[in-house]
Amino acid sequence: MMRSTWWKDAVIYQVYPKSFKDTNNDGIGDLKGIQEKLPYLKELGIDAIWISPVYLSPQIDNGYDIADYYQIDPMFGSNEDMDDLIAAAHAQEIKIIMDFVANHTSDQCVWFQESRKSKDNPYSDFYMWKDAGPNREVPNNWGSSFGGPAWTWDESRQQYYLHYYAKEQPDLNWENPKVRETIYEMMHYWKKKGIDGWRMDVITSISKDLDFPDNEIPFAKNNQHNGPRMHEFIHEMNQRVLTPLDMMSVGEAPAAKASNAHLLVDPKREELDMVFTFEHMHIDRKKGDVNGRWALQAPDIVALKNIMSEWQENLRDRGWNALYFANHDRARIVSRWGNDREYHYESATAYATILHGQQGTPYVYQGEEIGMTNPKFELEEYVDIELRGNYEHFVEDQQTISKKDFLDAVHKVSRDNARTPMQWNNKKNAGFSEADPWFKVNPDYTEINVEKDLTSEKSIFRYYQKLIALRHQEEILKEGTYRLLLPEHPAIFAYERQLDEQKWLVVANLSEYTHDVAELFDDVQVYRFVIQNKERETVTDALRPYESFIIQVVE
Ligand code: TEU
Ligand code: CA
Repeated sequence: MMRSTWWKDAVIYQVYPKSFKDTNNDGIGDLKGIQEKLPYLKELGIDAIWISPVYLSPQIDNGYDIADYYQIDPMFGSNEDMDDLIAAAHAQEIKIIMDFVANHTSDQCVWFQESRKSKDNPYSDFYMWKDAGPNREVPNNWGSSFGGPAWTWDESRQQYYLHYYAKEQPDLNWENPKVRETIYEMMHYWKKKGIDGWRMDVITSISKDLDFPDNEIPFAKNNQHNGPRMHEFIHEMNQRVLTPLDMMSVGEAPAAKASNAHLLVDPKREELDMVFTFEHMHIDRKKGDVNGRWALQAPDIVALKNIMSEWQENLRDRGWNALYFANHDRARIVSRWGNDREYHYESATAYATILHGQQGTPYVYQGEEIGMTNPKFELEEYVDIELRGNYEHFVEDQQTISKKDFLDAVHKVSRDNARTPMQWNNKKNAGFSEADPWFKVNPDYTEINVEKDLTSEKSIFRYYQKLIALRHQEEILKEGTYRLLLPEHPAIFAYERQLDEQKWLVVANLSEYTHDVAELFDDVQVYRFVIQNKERETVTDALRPYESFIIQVVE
C-alpha cells in the first residue's frame, strides 16, 4: 500500500495546549483557543499542528499521564470541540497530529486500576509487575527520569510495578498482545475522528529487557531504550495501523544515534516516518556526570555541527529527518545557546536559518516564532514534576549538586522554560487569559509578544514566515544534497545544499564575535541573497554576531 509523504513538504507547529490560548478564562489554554488561533498559524504558513496530550488526565506530567485515551480532558474542552478543531483546521488545509503516549498510562487509567487488583484478572498483564526481593528490595537499580527508583510497591497486588517516569505513570507491558491490540484500537478511533498522524512519546522505550539487568550507575536510565523487541513492535504497529490508515508518524527517540536511526525510519523497514533525536540537544551537557541533565557546560558548536551533519548524511536516501531545537521539554534556544538580550533577533533567526536550511521536516514550537525566552523564576515558582523530583533527588537526597548550581541549570535547561503562557500582546497576562494563568507568564511579555513582533522592523515571525515559504517553494531545500563546510570552526555553522546545477550556501555565526569567513566564497562570483537577518553589502564581509543568511550561487 502506498503511503503519502505530505510531511516531506511540511513545516509542523507544536502547540502545548495548556499554555497556548485560554478562551473560557479559567487560566488554562484550551482547544477553542487553538481553533481561534488557526488564522495566526495559517499566516505563519505551517502545514500541520502537533498538539501535546489533551486526553483525560490527572495532569501529574501535564497530560503525558493519560487516564482515558478516548476522552478529551474537560479542562481543554470536549470531544466535540476536538471534532470542531479538526474540521476547522482541515478547512484551512492544516493537518492535525496528536500525541501518542503509550509507553505508559496514568495510574488512574482503568487498565491500571484493574491490573493492580490481582495477579489474575483480564488486565493483570497490562503492566510490568515484578516480585520484591526477600527483604522487599526493588527488582533492580533502575531510576525514574523524575528522580528516585523506577519501581513502586503496590500494596494491593503485593508487587512492584515499573515506571520510567513518575510513579503515577506505570509502564505498559507491550509483550502482551492484548495491550498492543488495545492501543491499535485507540489509534483507529482517532483516525475516524480525522487526525492525520502521531507524535509518539518515548517510543524507543516500549520494549523492555526482560532480564532487568542492573545499571552500572544506580538510578541511571541507560537500559531504558531500544529493548530487544522494539523494532518488531513498531513494525507491527506500522502494518496494523500506520500504513493501512495512512497516518504519519514521528517518534521521540532519546537513544537513537545517527548511526542507527535508519533502522527506525528507512521506509523499506516500515516502521516510522521520522524520529526526534536527542543527540544534538546534549552539546551543553557534561557527559557521564552524576547530575545528569543538570551538569552543564558551554555549548559545543563543533559537536552541534558534527551531529547534525551526521544525521543529514546517514539518513540521506534511507530515512527523513525531524528538525528541531525547541519543544515542550527543551529550554528556549535564544536563551540556551543564543543571546536573549543584545542579539535577541539575530540569535533567534540564526538558529532558525541553520535548522530550516537542512533536509528534513522542520518543527516550530509555540513562541519560538517570536523568540520567547527562558524566564528566571525562583525555584518555588516552577511546577514541573521533573524539576521537582530531580531537586529532591540530586540536591536533597544525593547532595551531589548545590541548590544554587541546580537553580542556575534550571534557568538554562529546565522544561518549564518552554511552558510559560504564550505571549500574544502586552496586555493583562500577555493576552493569554483574563484569569490568573496556571503557570506564571514570563515578565518580559511587555517586550516580547506577537503583536509587537509583527509590527517590528526586526520581526522574528516574518523571518520564520519567509523560511517556511521557502520550504514550500524551493525544491533544493527538500531534495538537495548536504555538505558541511568549515567543520572545525568553533562558531560558524555553514553548509552547502546542491540540486542538479543549483547550489545554495547556508551560513550562520553562532557567536557574539565577528568572524571573517571570506574563504567560504572563494569560488563565488555571482550570487543572490535568498534570506538574511542583517543588511550587508557583499557576501565576503566579516560575519557580525549571530549574522546569518542563505545565498544562491549563480556562478
Ligand atoms: O519525554 C521523554 C524524555 O526523555 C524527556 O525529554 C524528558 O523530559 C526527560 O526527562 C528530559 O531529561 C517525553 C515527553 O516529551 C515528556 O514531556 C514526558 O514527561 C515524558 O515523555 C513522559 O511521558
Ligand atoms: Ca480554558
